[in-house]
Amino acid sequence: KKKKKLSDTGKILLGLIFGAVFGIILNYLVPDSSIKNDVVINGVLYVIGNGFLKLMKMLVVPLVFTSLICGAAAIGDTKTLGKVGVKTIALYICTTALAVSVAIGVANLIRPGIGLNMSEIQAGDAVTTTTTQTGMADTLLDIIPDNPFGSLANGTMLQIIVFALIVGILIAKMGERAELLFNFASQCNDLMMEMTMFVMKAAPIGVFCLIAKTFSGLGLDAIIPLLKYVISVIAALAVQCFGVYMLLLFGFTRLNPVRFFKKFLPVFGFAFSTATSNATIPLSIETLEDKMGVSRRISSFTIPLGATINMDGTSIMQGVAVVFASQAYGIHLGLNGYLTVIATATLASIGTAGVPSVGLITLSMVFQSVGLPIEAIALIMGIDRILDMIRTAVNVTGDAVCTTIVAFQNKAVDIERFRREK
Ligand code: DAS
Repeated sequence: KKKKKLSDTGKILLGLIFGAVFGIILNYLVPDSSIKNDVVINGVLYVIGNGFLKLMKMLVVPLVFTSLICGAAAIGDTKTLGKVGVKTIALYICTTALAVSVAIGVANLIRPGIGLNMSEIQAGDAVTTTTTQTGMADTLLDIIPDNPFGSLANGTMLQIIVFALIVGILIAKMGERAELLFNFASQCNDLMMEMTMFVMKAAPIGVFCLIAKTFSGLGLDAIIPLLKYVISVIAALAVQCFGVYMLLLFGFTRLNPVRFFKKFLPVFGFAFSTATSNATIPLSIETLEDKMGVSRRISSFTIPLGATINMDGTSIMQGVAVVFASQAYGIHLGLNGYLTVIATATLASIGTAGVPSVGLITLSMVFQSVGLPIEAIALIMGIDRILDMIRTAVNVTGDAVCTTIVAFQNKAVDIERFRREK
């Protein structure tokens, strides 16, 4: 009888549970000894856990650079874009920036990171806080790269993003003249997606070690902040999904948002179970047409585009994670810091394709942009896969709501069909 293969999600969840149990046993049941501290905790767990984090960091620059070039090239050929495309992109960027702001607001209300003084635990490894408070003017000027190759080498993410956007749009404008470049960039992007999947295969063992090391240091004290982190993300996702989207849909179209969500539920569920926006594209387009009367003329362009450049759920997780980490490490972000996070998370969401766990990889980029230590990701990495499923469902809902609004404004929604119960 063919043994049922445990899904990737199942493996990561097992890594999380066994890691937490192992860490708690280490903390409470195993007496202190050099074997426990030097060999197990700061040896095996530290090396494998941080090794996995470094593998993820390795992906960030090439993944964001190539996927942004491809994302921008998909946007850039303005001839096919026209006013529908410009309106859709504007709406996508606004909903993402709004999402990060909602996330930062909710996280500052619930304050999940307070009480988790990580800087003590990481005393050994100096917490790199390079949050140099520069003025607004310099912050804006600073996103233009003096030397793009230097930005790539140093991983200065905002500069990499700006350069990649320009390259992508110009490649699209150059058409045939840049065909080789476009193919090269898209093959590099495919390679980076493959590498992401490859690295994610090590996630169960990476998560086991990261969570075990955290719990062996913090013990049960870590559980409350982590629970508050999960509650903050879910609360912010709910506000975005059932607050912001409902208001936007009703505000722009007067269509009944409750009926929209009821009809969209199967797509929401599919995105939740797969944690992959890309895989949800066909079902989303079909549901929008069959149940809501949204013409394929619009959705066949705006839904795939949204799966790549519009990830409101992901940016919500990133907004909450930044606040959580800054509270846990006692690093004050300030208004500049939050504006940088909103810009980076919004731009990062343009860059990444809708595949599992990609939001975690770009999270390390958002952390770097405000000088938060990458080690902070270790805290939330274990539970991230569950949150990935929920935030992906919000990602695809955002794409569908914006698509419906743009279609409505272009008289491409069959209102009668939308109003039908089934
Ligand atoms: N799983 C991604 C998606 O498919 C979202 C993420 O990783 O944050 O949209």
